[in-house]
Amino acid sequence: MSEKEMIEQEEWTEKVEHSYQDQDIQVLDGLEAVRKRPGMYIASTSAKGLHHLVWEIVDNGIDEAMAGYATTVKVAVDKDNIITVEDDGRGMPVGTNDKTNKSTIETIFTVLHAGGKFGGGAYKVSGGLHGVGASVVNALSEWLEVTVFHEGKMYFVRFENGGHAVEPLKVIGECDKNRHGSLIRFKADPTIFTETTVYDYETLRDRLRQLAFLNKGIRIIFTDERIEDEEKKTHEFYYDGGLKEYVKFLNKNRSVVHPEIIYCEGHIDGIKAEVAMQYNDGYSPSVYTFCNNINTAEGGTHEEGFRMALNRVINKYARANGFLKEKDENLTSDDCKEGIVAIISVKHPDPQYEGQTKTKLGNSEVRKIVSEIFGTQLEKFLMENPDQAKIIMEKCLQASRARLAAKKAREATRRKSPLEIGSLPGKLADCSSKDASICEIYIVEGDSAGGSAKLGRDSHYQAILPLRGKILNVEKSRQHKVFENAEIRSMITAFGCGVMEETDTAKLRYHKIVIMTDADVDGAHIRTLLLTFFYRYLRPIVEQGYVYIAQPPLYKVQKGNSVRYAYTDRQLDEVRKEMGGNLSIQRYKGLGEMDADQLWETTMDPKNRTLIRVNVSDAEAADQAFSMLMGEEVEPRKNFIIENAHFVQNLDI
Ligand code: 1YM
Repeated sequence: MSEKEMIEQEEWTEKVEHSYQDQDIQVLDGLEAVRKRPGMYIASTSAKGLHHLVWEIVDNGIDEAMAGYATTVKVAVDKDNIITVEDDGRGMPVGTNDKTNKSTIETIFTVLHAGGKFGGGAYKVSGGLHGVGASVVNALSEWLEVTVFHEGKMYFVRFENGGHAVEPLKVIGECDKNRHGSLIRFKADPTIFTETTVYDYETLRDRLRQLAFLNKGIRIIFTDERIEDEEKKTHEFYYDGGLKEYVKFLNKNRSVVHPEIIYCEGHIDGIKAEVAMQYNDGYSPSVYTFCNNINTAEGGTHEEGFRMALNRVINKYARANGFLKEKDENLTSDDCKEGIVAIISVKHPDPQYEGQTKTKLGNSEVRKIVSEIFGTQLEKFLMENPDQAKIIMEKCLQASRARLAAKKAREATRRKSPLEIGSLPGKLADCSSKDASICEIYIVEGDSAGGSAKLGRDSHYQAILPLRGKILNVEKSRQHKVFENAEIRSMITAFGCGVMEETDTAKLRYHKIVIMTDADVDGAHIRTLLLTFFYRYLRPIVEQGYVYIAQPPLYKVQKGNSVRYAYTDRQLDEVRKEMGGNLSIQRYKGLGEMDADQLWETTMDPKNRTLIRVNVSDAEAADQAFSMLMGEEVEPRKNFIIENAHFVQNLDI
């Protein structure tokens, strides 16, 4: 028996000694509890939870590869949304567990936490954020099958009916003596995942690619049998360079300012830290942090360690080499991060997660470890590469000069008190209520639509801020330009919640910020510009769900006195069918064509309107999209537009 199995057995013994129940009943109870309250074990029973099932099994394969036993993890989704995950590791243990009198595999899949805690290498990713245990996947599957290839034999067991083994684990045939590994197939239970049991191609592909970036040398092969297009059907992700290639990938749509990606790695006290970084000519930093392959979106001690070292080393180098004079102030941490793309990845045997969404790394020792490993190696890089060091110093100095100019411009946008009317922008038609939870502000394209909106609104809780023309593209502008822009200043002042790191949604004047633009290409462009500004400068209002997009109708359909509105082409077809012949159909080219009553009725009245809430579930994807659509590089934008030409056409019929 392996050591792991022994530990597992001890744990099991402890469990039964404290229980008077029959073992079978206990097993049943465990899985039954998961089925009764899936929400306690997975994030939700929506699409997110469905995908968690895949990650749980994939993580076990990745663990086996990280421990050095497997080279490849294959993931396939077939036409019926059945998932297959296979690795070429040692194969799950095929022995028997003395206490349960069942195979170890059956024990892993039927006892809560039996496998999750003990399987895999030193850095078990399971048990962290989405580590729910193989038994939870089994409990929530209509059926699940395990095949193990081990010493020339194929072992097999199938579970169904709420996770019960149909028969004990048995040998079902022979295989090549050199073949080894585990293969798991399962079908999510549609009575649990009532919303959907359909996997999202991009979610699977992107996360598997990310896992390959985060674990250099591991081959991950993704196949989606639902896709016809041969080129898209299979992806093989293998990155010898790991994080280095991740940074290259993230910077592919940007122009980098120095050629080499800086890469550091090291171990201290059993904790592994890796950092890769490179500056581009943009202004916003993109720093992504991970612990045990989990994205720590709220940052934490690894991020702090990185920031401390970056700041310390750059200032030290800048002073030692005459970039900063004695009288000059130190560069700030933000100065050192402008245009940086960095990935920080730590592997920790006992991670502690904190924060609102439990995505903030809390282990305090990690701060020093990352700072030490990264600091020493960054310093070495700068010494050995004076040309690139010079470029980086100049980039940070420029950021510092721009910051001082921005500070001046930004001071003018501050409202002394959020309710102080005197300082509100002139164009704002404010609402009378001061109860932020019911107040809405409509950001409206153009003065004429602004006029209709002002007339049509319910002035008790709806405020209108008309914007003249296109707002500034913040992706291409330096901060001080952004803060000098009149439209942007109006918004910041009206919202009252501060800006950038001072953004405080507790001070927000309106809990619905509604973007209302025309349903054409220009409208879509203005909407993207606004969203880019919100995302880069007021991110908490986006993350916390205060931003909405209004949906004005595309068509007005009239027959005699009866009027209907259609918001999509499909709806137009439906309305046409319902209303019969002799219709007059008007296509709205812009909001300005609607009078105040129509605008209220179709787009602003809570009784009829459709508001789309903006969410950024994936910061990396949003970041990529914004820098591609709004940034300096023309080629990727052109490609995006060509690839999505049908979408763009639809916008402007
Ligand atoms: C397709 C998913 O689960 N692979 C996998 C899992 C295990 C092992 C190897 C393994 C681990 C150990 C020893 C060990 C697991 N074993 C356990 C437990 N792929 C997949 N590959 N021998 C084999 O950690 O010592 C849980 S997972 F608990 F039995 F050790």
